Amino acid sequence: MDTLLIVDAQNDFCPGGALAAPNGNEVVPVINKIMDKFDLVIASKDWHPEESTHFEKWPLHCIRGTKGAEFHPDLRVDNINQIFLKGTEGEDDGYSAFEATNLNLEEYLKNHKADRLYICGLTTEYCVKDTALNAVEAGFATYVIEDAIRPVNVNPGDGDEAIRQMKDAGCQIVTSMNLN
Ligand code: VGL
Ligand code: ZN
Repeated sequence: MDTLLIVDAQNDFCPGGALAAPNGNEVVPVINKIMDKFDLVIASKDWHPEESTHFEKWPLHCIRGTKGAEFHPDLRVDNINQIFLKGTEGEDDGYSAFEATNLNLEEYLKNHKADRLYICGLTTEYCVKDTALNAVEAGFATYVIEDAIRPVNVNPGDGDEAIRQMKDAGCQIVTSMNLN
């Protein structure tokens, strides 16, 4: 059972957004192209209240209900089966999709007999990384689709370092071209 988890493919993480990953929009056509290969497609959204300790570290972004929190307009949403909302509380960074508050991601995946979890989206060194590390801890065979993620790179090299950490933790780093 192959599941695709699209992490935070939202306007604010794309060029023109409040916390943009350079070229973050480039993940969208890749994700659109591979979606049909999966048995189950789900997505997370960064979904913050207006006031949060999260904004002591970051510019205001992905405020629930705003344009910035919407999916990138070109993302295919027709076959997204469930959306997981995270970072929803005032003292909650909610980087990992496993911290979603509307529904428990780990239970959902286990109920759907998901054993292989493929992760893509934004951003490499925060929400993608934390989600991937939690996925390994929860016992899923975890794959990160390298050409379908982009880093913010607050410091140059942060994205590459995150990929190393995911690999070291037991994630398999794959490319969209090599999916069956
Ligand atoms: C994210 C920084 C702050 C992400 C979310 O989605 O990677 N990064 N909030
Ligand atoms: Zn955030």
